[in-house]
Amino acid sequence: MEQGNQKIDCMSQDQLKELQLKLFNQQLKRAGETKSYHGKLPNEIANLSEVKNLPFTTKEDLRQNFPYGFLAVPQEKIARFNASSGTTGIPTLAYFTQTDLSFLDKRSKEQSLAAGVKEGDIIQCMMGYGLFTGAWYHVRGIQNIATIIPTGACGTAKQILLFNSLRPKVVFSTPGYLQYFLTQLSDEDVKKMALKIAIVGGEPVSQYFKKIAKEKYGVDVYDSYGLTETGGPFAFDCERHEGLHLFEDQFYVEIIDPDTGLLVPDGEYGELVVTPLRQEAFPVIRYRTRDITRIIPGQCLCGRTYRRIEPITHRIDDMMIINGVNVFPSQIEECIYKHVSTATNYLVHVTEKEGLKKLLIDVELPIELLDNSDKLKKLEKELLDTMKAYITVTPKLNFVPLGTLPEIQGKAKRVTKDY
Ligand code: DLL
Repeated sequence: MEQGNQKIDCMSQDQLKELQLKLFNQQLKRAGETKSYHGKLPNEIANLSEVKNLPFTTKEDLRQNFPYGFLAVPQEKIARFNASSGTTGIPTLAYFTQTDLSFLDKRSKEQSLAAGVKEGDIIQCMMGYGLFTGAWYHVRGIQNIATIIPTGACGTAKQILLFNSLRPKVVFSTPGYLQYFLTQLSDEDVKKMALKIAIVGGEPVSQYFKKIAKEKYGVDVYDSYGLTETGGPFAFDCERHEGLHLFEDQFYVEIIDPDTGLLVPDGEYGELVVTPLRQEAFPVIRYRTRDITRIIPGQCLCGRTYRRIEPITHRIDDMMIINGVNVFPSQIEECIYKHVSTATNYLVHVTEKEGLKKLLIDVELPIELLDNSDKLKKLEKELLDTMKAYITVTPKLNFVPLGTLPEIQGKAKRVTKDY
């Protein structure tokens, strides 16, 4: 392990379990104080194996108890509100005390250090501020030792101007915006840039894009995963990039079968369920994320004992059903980056005719490639073959020049329903 807090990150799993049980019981007490959980939870469990008997909490529960149903402290103790992105109607709100924020800061700092951020590094934070947790979370932990350019969602022209002039070594971004941003840089900008590290989160990032970022742009992409409702990111990439470590001294994670609600054995895919163990203000218990992943068996070679999950590529709610076949937008992205060797941008249109659904995918490409009909035909064939094999659906592809599709802000909207 190159950086981080050895004492906690490398604690034995037995010590961790002991700590988690103590903290879980503390959370049960806190949760019992809230309107929503009052009388519905035991005061204590004797063993972590009893967690599986506790009720789940869902996004719907949070909405129904908006705004203060899950508040476990007096309102004046709330230091900050955040809300989950992408929700329409009643926002899924979360609230944090100063102590909660200090735990967020610890994680955020540790993630940055694990990604190789060093004292004095210049960081351009291109994640949006506002209700989204991303920028607040990633910046606060590291701002005392690094130099922050808090561009937020300021528009790509300004983003590039500051990027070229101030030469950050690190960016914080959603993966979709990072991809878009890279397509907007000139070859000269890329040649001159000081960028080496990107910490990205808020939506899936494909392994192929990570590879392209490294090989073509010299940028090491570190994934960061979490949810607003449970206090922001709680899983992070270390220097080995072999799965995302869970901050297990702050979170209790289970993987369940989304249909039965039962635990699945370690190593099997299922829905991630998380209980934050330190949240004073908003003590949610067994929160169903709707995100599909698995625990990676074995210990990481970095030396951290926190268990790892597979990077999240599937969110149950994003699933498209195309004539009986389940397709996730992230699978389409994987196919694209398998063959397109530069950052790109794409948009999936779902169309319907006489009850039959079809996919039309706009894919942005550099003009040199669009002008070379042989290369373009070859690419089209490769892409279609991969898609047919991987997602068993054959879409129609529409290649367009870089910069044609709408500018991305924050999390990318990759799918539109044209019917
Ligand atoms: O996206 C919190 C966050 C901020 C995470 C910054 C990472 C970095 P929400 O807006 O509440 O919170 O959205 C949570 O986004 O259930 C996942 O479906 C998705 N998501 C978040 N991070 C990742 C990731 C923030 N690294 C929802 N990979 C989650 C895949 C992600 N999906």
